Amino acid sequence: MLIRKPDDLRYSEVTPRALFLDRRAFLASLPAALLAREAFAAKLPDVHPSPLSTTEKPNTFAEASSYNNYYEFGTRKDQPAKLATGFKTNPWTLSVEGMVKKSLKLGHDDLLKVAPLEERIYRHRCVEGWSMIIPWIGYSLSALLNKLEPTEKAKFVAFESYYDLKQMPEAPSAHIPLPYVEGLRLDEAMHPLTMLTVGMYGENLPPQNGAPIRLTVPWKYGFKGAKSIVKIKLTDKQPPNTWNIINPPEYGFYSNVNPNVDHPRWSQATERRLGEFTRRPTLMFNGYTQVASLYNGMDLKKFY
Ligand SMILES: Nc1nc2c(c(=O)[nH]1)N[C@H]1C(S)=C(S)[C@@H](COP(=O)(O)O)O[C@H]1N2
Ligand SMILES: [Mo]
Repeated sequence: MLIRKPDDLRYSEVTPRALFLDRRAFLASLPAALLAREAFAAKLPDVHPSPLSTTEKPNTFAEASSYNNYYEFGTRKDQPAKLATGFKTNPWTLSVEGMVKKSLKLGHDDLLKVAPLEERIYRHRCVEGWSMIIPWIGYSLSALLNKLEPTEKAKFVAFESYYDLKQMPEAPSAHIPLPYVEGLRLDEAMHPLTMLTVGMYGENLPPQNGAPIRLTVPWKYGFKGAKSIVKIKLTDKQPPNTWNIINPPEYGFYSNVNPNVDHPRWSQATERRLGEFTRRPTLMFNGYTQVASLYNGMDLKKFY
């Protein structure tokens, strides 16, 4: 068998072998998730390392792409990797609009051209209590917003995910309102850490991680990171966010990672890093203490 561990296998190694061997026999020998990766993945060129990266050891691609929350493709962690494999992300339109001087429509290829691509190795903490270290690829959301010139009235940014029952037949069984929506205060959206993400592990995003473009806000719980975004809208009112709509006492608008503010049903003081056995302490703002000044004077127990 030529195949090593899935996480050691790179797209660039797969292709020449696929050409070399009988293609059907080769494909039949691949596990489904790996096969999907082979069909979907493309290495992103000209990616620069970012000084915003943590030096912690990243989780494996296999972990980050097979343990997912993407309710439109099923509520179990293993479902998105299986059910999102055929998700069509090209063509794509991301509309950026609202209280801006210039609105914009970005097509599939434009998504990679907003700003130079950076690799940012970020901590990723789900409100459920697990965490990972993921090498994302993308650029600061501020690079896009600055092009649009938000007006004086704009105070918040609203995000909307793609939703199409035909492509997401499992979605109704999640019993959540769709499309998935999220929001940030404008100053949070403009913070350099806030990222529009188009790839991970050197390649474009797998569908289950939010292809072709998703939001990544590393000091907030993972649910703020809306996947497969089709609309970004600047507004003067605090936008609704899906988990807050579903259960306001349990999920707020801010959702900053905070070990001192427990979820009503569980503690947030510790987390389990995927691949580790012992739980580790959760850090204030997920360790990104440079954002603390955004919340000066706010009671973070009230604004959870
Ligand atoms: N559209 C959409 N975006 C979503 C979700 C979702 O169900 N639908 N789940 C959120 C949650 S709860 C988490 S923890 C992260 C998971 O991102 P990952 O699968 O890339 O780790 O995506 C977030 N973005
Ligand atoms: Mo989450």
